[in-house]
Amino acid sequence: MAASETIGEELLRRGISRRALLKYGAYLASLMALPPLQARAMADALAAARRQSVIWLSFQECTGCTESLTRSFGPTLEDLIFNMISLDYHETLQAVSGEAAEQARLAAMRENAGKYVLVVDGSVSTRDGGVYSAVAGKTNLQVLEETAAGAMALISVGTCAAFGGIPHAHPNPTGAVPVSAIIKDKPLINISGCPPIPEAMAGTIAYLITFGRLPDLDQLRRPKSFFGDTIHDRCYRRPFYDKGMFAKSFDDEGARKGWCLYELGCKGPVTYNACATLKWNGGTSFPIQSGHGCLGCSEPDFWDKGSFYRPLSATTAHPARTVGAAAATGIAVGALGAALARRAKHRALTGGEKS
Ligand code: FSX
Repeated sequence: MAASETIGEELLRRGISRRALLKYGAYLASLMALPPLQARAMADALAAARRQSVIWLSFQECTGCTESLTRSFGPTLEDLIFNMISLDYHETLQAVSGEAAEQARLAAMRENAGKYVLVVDGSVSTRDGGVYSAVAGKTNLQVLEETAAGAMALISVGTCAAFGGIPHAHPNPTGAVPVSAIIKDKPLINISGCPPIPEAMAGTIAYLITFGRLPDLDQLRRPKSFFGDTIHDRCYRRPFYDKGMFAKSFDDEGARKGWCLYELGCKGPVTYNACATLKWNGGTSFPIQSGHGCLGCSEPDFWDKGSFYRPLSATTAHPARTVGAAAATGIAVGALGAALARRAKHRALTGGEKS
């Protein structure tokens, strides 16, 4: 693909029709929870965009984030690499190594100064000048500062890059910090999760390339389209929570019947992510569906918040107590919640008129 060619021209040249591009735009828009009218705008913007130079740096991490990305079903990794981006540096995926790899990174920085997107996975070692993690004789800290200087925007992929993650966990021997603690003068998106959901990574990269701007972010700089609800909000076991039906052990009757895992330590009520809706491996399953509570891996300091198997704080109202009281009057909390939600919606629609 010539540098001057748009993605739309490239796709047409390869026999991919406008209709297919529109369908793809509709898919991306639905993935990002954009209004249906945005589908055409997304397709048009994508067609007019040019392949985006992306430099991907890996620091203190387990490579789970890249492993996860390779399992994206939409956009697939192939969609991204062959149609949307020029992945100019990625230690795990690139064919070259050693000096040639370093030269590829420097060339991409030079040729796309001010225009490339910098994706980072892993946290940054800062103790003792950052000597605990280095590539090609340069500390991660040096490479980050050097590469971020010419970037148009940064995406911190994974909880390590977004919040410090496991390397940052007590006692944090390397002085690990998130990317946002080092780079403060560039637009930055966090896509947390250990690892993050592949479609959240690929979809966010696609959005940034298509529209050339950041999507709506929450207070932790995460795209609201993927991090706007808790796992609990969308969990298919939620009706059992609302009825006060909890598994007491991983092999009791409740567990076998798919009851709520709150009492076994599930952190779904305080964890923002799209695991319950997008799921993993093309929508096959997610941890709660396989019988294990959510660990809360997309939240800051998830590793240091105590046992994964201890129920959420005793100061948090235990749903069973609430439900017990409601059940005594014959009203299930779920039904009550639904009624309140219906009433609130009715008021919103009628300008406050009581139903
Ligand atoms: Fe961290 Fe990613 Fe967890 Fe691993 O790159 S978010 S340890 S899945 O690999 O950074």
